[in-house]
Amino acid sequence: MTTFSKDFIWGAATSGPQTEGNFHKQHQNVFDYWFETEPTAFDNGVGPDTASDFYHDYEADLALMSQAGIKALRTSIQWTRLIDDFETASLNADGVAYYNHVIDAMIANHITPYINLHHFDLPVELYDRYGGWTSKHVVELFVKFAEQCFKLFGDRVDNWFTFNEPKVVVDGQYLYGWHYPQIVDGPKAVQVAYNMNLASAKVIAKFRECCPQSEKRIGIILNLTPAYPATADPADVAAADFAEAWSNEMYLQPAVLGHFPAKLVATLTADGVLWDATSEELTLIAENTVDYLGVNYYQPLRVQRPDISPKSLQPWMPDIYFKEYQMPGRIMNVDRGWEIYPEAMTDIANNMRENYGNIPWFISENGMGVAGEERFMDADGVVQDDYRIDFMKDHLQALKRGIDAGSNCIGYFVWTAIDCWSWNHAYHNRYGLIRDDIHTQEKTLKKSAAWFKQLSESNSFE
Ligand code: BGP
Repeated sequence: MTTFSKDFIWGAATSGPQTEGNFHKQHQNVFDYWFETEPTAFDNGVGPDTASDFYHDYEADLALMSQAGIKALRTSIQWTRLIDDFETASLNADGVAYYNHVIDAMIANHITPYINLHHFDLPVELYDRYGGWTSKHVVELFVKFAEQCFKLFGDRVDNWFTFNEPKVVVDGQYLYGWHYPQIVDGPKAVQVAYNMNLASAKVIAKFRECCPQSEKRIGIILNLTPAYPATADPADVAAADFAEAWSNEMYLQPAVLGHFPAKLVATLTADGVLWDATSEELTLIAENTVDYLGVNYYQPLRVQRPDISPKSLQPWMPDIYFKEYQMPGRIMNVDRGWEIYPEAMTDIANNMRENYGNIPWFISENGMGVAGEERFMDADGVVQDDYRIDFMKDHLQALKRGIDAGSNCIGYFVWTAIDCWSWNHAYHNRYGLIRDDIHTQEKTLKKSAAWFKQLSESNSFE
């Protein structure tokens, strides 16, 4: 039997752009624009325009989530829905009414809201006008949007986040071209990484002014991918050290400790690609660290020495220091192409305890995306997703080992409640405890939903 404390939070995570659909939305984010201009970039040409229609179905969806034992929901407010004019952060009346209703409905269903302010969804106008997150003006506009959210919803929402996975914005939008605007530019990506850390700290400073009550807290959600070297050879170990600093510490250290990783700063300085920062900004970052941390975990980072000769790549790319590889013989989620390695949960828990002051943290995403789940439906139409239950059990057992060693982990949020639209893969892989028939929008509980309910009611599983 694996048992968690009585106050352990059992939740689910999702995001506005992946669930709501674009009904009554005034502006496009970078994904909306990308889909309009290049639908072939998405699996089966399916975009985010309808998603799982949370815009219309939120009351029924929240009631179903409650039936699945979900006691907290992490979702995001879309900048492009709430705001009419990004420069002044003037409000869109429909957006305000909608998010008010959603938050009230969560509370009515005994689901605690955890609200995130940015889930990859930069307004495309701010990319066109200013270059998106490369611009410090965009940082200021984001603070204005955040202030509106705190003023509108801070009375009912205690739990906030500045960003989901800034690293995916850096990698996807500015470094490797997975996401629009598909820029491939190392020095720009370095500046974006800095600017998002700066934006997070500035939003935290604003939060302290707007929501000073002690029960209110703000954090950031980071996708932590512990970096493991391929061998004990110093070249592989050095590569893994750089990968750890670049992928994880670059966001963890400013968020929790208020400074950037010294070795990474030294390397970027020596390479002539360090970000543009002022001493006032660095002081602000030092003074505005998070109250708690959300950790998304799916897969480890397996690292080898680089196969590009140092400094040969122009302009600069982090790939001159490390190479990711897939370790032969590991268990894979073949549909998503990700290694399944639950043991990293223990390593993350220990890292929080040993190196980050044992900050309160929780798993803000963890889940199993599977294609073609119809094949697992029984005669009553219930998806028998035992593989998802096993995935959660394995990860929770590894997490519990870290908690038993003293790590201050306060909850587990599964990705996700209801099957939702995903960035590049649309509906190919399904992650939900609840199935969504995207043609009829009929939503039905999977076997994992019943398992999760039992877990959240008993705080334990066999
Ligand atoms: C995380 C994102 C989520 C979600 C999840 C699953 O990185 O925060 O939004 O999409 O990954 O990944 P995917 O949808 O790419 O399979």
